[in-house]
Amino acid sequence: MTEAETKTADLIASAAEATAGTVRSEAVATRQMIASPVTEAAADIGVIGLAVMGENLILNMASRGYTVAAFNRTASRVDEFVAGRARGLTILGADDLPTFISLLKSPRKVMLMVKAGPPVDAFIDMLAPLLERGDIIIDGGNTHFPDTVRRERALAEHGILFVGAGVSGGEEGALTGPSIMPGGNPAAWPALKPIFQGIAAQVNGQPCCDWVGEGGAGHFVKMVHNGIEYADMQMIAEAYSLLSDVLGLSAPEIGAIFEEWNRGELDSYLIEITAEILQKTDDETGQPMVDVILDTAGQKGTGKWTSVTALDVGAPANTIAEAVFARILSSLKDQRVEASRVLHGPEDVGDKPDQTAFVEQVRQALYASKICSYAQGFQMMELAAAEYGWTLDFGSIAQMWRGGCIIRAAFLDRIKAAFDENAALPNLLLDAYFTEAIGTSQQAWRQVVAAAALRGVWTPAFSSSLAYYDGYRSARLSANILQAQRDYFGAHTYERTDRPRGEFFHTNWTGRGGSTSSSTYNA
Ligand code: 2AM
Repeated sequence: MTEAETKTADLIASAAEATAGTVRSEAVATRQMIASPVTEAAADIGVIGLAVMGENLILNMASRGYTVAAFNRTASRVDEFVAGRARGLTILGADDLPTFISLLKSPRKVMLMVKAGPPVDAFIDMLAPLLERGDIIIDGGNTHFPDTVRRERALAEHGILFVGAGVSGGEEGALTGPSIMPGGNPAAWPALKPIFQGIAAQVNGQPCCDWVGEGGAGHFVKMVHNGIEYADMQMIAEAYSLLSDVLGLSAPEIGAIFEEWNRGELDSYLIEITAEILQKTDDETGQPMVDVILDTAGQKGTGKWTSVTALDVGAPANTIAEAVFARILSSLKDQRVEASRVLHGPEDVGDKPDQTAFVEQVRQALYASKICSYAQGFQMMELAAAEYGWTLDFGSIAQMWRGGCIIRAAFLDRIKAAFDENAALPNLLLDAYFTEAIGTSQQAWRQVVAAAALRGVWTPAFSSSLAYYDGYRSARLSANILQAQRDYFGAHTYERTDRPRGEFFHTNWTGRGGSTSSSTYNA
């Protein structure tokens, strides 16, 4: 910080102190009075949106020595923030957008931390006339990437550089170091890099933030992160369910097992918090918390976006989609309760397996399933990059997810190493480390999925990961039958095993259809 900036901070801090506890109008008057002589472009960046993520990001930026301007639609929040959490820090509140903009150094950097959707467009419309060519708008919300593509193009026509940055890590991450995935207009990156990499989580001496790519690439990668998160969470829930239903272990006992798992190759934030969750007691009943929590899961839609996009780009992300369907099925609670009275599971489930052996098998099944869902996520990113014209660095994406975000996990180091070694790796399963890891665990994994099927325990993510693995490793699948069926009823043609690819044949299967084939062949 320069001396002038320090002075600004001091002035603002004393203004905030002076106005603390007073009514808003007084606070505003005092702040504007004190702030006006120093409003000349003192702030390194401005943030709009003072919900908890926005506030925490601002506090994080200020803690790294940046001066931050703050604005919010409801101005009283600015006053509360400046007089409260931001007191004494290099944070400048503004009550209207022109003042807010006047606080920013050039090129102006405005980060939107507002609700995704129409509020982002509304702010862009208000900001654009106040900005100059070369200024930067960043959307740090959970925006669907096609919106980012559209906004980046529209603003580029006016010379404004637009960036869609996925931010993961929740409230705590935003405050102490999130994972940040910025993409959009690359001309914005040099100005943003020091700030974003400075406030991001750091792992192995590297920031969990780097330039992702053009257009909607940043928000796209954040979306896939969330899809993988859905799968990770579902698999952990299935491991819990197996240990509970098959072995009859209590929640705290399973929590202790997860704690142990967190010391090995499953070391991750989600395993860590689940271990804690399982060992928490409900104050009211004295029972484990998880036993009094209703078994219906909500969702905000990012898993669904990932699954729909996987279908759009032709990526077999079946475990991720299965995790979304699992939440949907869980939400049909009343129907499930009714159905449970009529639809029976297997009667004879045999003896309980050996506890130590089964726990280890479930651990390996979880690890193998997890490898498959990450393989799907990265494969999907490769297919999407080709479709949307992005150049994605998958080693760098693994590093961005290594810390700060919800799916942070030690094994992302391995994923980074795999893509650093071979940037064009078509599938994570083909990397020597993961080929061996999944090979070693597959027997246990198959036993767990078989045991779950025989005992009627619901394990959709474990099973669909295994289906992905068995499908992907098969040189010959049963799709010959599908293509024959398509040719039979729709004359869709087929290729032959004994002829070069690209030659199409039609058979008159019934003797009635003639030899006219359908003009479109969709492999
Ligand atoms: P608010 O405090 O005025 O509600 C998260 O909800 C953030 O998005 C808040 O800063 C909130 O501002 C902002 N926000 C939500 N809906 C908005 C809208 N329609 N227009 C502008 N800001 C909005």
